[in-house]
Amino acid sequence: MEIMYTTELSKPGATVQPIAPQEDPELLAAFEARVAADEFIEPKDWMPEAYRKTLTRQISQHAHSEIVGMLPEGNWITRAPSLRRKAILLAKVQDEAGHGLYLYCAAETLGTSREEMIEALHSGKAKYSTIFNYPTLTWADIAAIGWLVDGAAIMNQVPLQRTSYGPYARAMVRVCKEESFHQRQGYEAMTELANGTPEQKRMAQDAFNRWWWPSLMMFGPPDENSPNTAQSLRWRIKRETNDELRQKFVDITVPQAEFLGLTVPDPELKWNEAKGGYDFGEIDWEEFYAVVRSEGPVARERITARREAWTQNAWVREAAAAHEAKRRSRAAA
Ligand code: BYC
Repeated sequence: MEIMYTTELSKPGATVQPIAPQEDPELLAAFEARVAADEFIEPKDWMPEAYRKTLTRQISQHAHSEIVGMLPEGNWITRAPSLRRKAILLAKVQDEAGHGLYLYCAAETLGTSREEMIEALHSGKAKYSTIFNYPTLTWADIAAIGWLVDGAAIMNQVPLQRTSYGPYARAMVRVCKEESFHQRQGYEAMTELANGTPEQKRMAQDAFNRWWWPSLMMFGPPDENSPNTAQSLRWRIKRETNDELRQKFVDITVPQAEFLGLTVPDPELKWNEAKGGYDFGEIDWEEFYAVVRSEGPVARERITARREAWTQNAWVREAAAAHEAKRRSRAAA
């Protein structure tokens, strides 16, 4: 079997499977050369089936995460503590719907229909980020989500602005700008709580304790147990590994927590001068895999809410389709 050249330095511990042996070697070589030259691959360009498949998987899971991510925050719109907070939260939740929309559109350009993707989400076949299977118990959780979850999302998505598939990369540009506003508003809300009454400070610390570890899990399994990373780096779908991004997130977030006067819930957290970053405790990977298997605290509730939204709002889709059909028949007349 012919071994294709790589477009990335191999990472220690990563196993690269020889890919796509059934593909035309000349087309594959030309494709890999384009990727290596940092050209964007566009929808009508030739691409290996495995590239199409892994992108469809990642982009559609990313889209599902955006729309499932609307649920825990949407639950707090009526309970936001002031008109200003309500306006911000409404805007944020609407932004997440927009992100889902750009991402479903980007995934559709790879040949899978929106209906198929939604069906995969509702049947439990498709994954979405583990982070959204945790409950939002107090208002401080909304602040913590903005600060930590959107903070982790930016860390993960900024490199995706240079992912090799054009429609995905372009969607990420706007998404990252909006995520940056989301992170800022979360940190600002957290600052207010952390500097508020003793009860508000206690709420802030409690939310931080519950969201810290799940936020680190968002980056995915450790590199040595990440089956997709090696191939995705090689095709420049991913630009950095799960562990690299997780480390950057810890290094940026710990000083932010210190500024707030909050304690990172990790007794093993320690600055490592030699590596120029923090060492941190072992993530509970058993918990991560259980949540990936939809055993998270509110997984059932989330999918039920999505399914109900789909069926109860079918009339909106039907009305939009009928309106479009009328518009077309008028235009044709
Ligand atoms: N949760 O080989 P790996 C947001 C799965 S939206 C669930 O490392 P990959 C926001 C993974 O899919 C945040 N599953 O995979 C929204 C794979 O299973 P399959 C979403 C996870 O793809 C609203 C298996 O584990 N962000 O922030 O190379 C409001 C092995 O993993 C998770 C994105 O989707 C997880 N955390 O790397 C606020 C970003 N981690 O598919 C905020 C785009 C791993 O082979 N996605 N798995 O059956 C990515 O960057 C990559 O897909 C990941 C995983 C880093 C997540």
